[in-house]
Amino acid sequence: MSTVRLRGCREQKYNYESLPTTSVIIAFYNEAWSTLLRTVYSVLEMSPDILLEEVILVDDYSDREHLKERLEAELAHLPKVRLIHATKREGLVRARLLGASGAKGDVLTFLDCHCECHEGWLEPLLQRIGDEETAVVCPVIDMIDWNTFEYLGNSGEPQIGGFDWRLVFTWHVVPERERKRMRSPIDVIRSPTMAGGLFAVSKKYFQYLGSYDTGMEVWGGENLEVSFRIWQCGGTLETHPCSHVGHVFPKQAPYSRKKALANSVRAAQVWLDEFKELFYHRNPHARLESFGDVTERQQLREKLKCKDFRWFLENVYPELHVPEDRPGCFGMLQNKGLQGLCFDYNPPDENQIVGHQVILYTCHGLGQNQFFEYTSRKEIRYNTHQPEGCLAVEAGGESLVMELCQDLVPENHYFLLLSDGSLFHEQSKKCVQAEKKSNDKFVPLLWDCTLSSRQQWFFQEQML
Ligand code: LR7
Ligand code: MN
Repeated sequence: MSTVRLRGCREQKYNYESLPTTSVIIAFYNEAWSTLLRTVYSVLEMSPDILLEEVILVDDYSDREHLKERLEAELAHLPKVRLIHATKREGLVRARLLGASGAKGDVLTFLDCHCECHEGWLEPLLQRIGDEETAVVCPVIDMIDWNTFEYLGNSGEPQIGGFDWRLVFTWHVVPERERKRMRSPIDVIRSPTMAGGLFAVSKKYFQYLGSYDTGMEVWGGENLEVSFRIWQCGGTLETHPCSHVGHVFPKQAPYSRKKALANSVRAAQVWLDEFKELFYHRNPHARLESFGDVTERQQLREKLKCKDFRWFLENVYPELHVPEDRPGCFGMLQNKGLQGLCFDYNPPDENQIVGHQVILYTCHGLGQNQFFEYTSRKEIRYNTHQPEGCLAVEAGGESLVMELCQDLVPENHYFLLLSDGSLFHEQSKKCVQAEKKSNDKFVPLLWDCTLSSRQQWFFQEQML
C-alpha cells in the first residue's frame, strides 16, 4: 500500500505541535456494521493522537438493529469516539451539522461512513488549513472494491471535480492551467467542486461561510452548493495529493434519493444567477419541484458579498462549456412526420458517452437523454452530460453517431437547421430523415433531400 502516496508525500515531515486539531464527523444512515467500524478504526489508527480531538458519529435515525445497543457497546471502550442519535431523520446535511455543533477541534473533517483512511491522510489536510484558514481541503478519494472490500488505491493522477448543467457532479483530469500553477506534484490542486463527502475545513471558517443549507433533505446537491459558496465567497477548494482516503461505492444506497433534485434547485436559485436557466432547460421538471424558502441563503450571499456565478465560471471553471440556449434551438428535437418521436441518445455508460448511434424514441419531455442544443457554430450538441457530445456522421456512413465536440467544428459535425425544418448535413449534402429500423425502432438517417414531413424537425423546450 506504500505506493498509494507519492514519494514526496511519504518524505514530508510535520511539526505536530503547530498543526490545528480536528474533530472527525461521520454521519450515517443504516450503514452496514463492517464498513462503519472500518471507518472508525481507520480514523483512530491512522490519525496521530495529538491531532485527533474526537470522532463524532451521527446516527441519522437508522432503524437497523445493529446500530443501536450493539454499536453503543462496541464504541464504549473508545474514549475519543462519541455517538449522537438524531431524534428524527435529518438527511446528511443536518446530520453532519448536528455533529459539527458540539465539535471541539479547530478543524472539522467530514467523512462518509464507509471509508478507510490511509496512512498519513490527516497531516496534509491540517497543515494546509493551518497555513491558510480559508482553504477547504479534500483528500484524494481512492476506490475500495465493492465486492472484495479491497483497498484498490487510485489509478494514476488525482482528478478534480466539475459538474454538468443538470448540476450533476463530474470528475475531470487536472487542466493544464492548474498544472502550471502548482509548484510541485505535492502542491494542492484547485478544484471547482468537491464530491461532497470527504473534506476538512476550519471550524471558524465553516461557520463564517454559513456551514450548510439546512433546507436540503436526505442526499444530493449540497456538494455543489458548498463548492460554489466556497469559491464565490472568497475561499478556495482544493485536493491535497498527499492525503488519501478510500471510499466504497455501493451498487445501491440503503435509502431513496428522490429529494436530490429539489436540493439542486435550491443551489441553482441561490448561486447560479441567470445561468440557472441552463439548468432548468436540461431538467424541465425541476421547475415543478417545491424547494422551500431560500431567502436566508440569498441574504447570506449578500452579507458575505460573494462574487457572481459568471466570475466563478470564468475564473474557477473556464473549461466548462457554457451553452448558448438560443430560443427555439434547444430541448427535444422532434420529427414532424412521425409525430411524438424525438432524438434520443442513451450511452450505456455515463463515463463513456461517445461512439454510439443516435435513435428516435417517444418524446418524454424530461430533458436528460433527449436534450440537444443547436449552436451558432452549427453543431447539434448533446450537452446535458460532460464531456459534451456532438452529432456526427462517420465517413461514408448514413447513420448519426455521437462524437466528442471539438474546439474547431469538424466538417462532419456541421448541420444546418433550415427555416423549412430540414436538417441538412453539409459535408454529405444529405438531409436527416426519420426512418423505421425494425418493428417499433426508429432512427434518424441521412437521405437525399426531399423536404418530406419526415425530413422536418423542430425543437420543443418541454411537453405542452
Ligand atoms: O439521509 C441520509 N443521512 C445520512 O446520514 C443519507 C445519507 N447519510 C450519510 C450516509 O450514511 C453517508 O455516510 O451521508 C453520507 C453520504 O451518503 P452516501 O455515502 O450514500 O453518498 P455517496 O457517497 O453516494 O455520495 C456523494 O455525494 C453525496 C451528495 O449528497 C454526499 O456529498 C456524499 O458525501 C458523497 N460521497 C463522497 O463524496 C465520497 C466519494 C464519492 C466519490 C467519488
Ligand atoms: Mn458514500
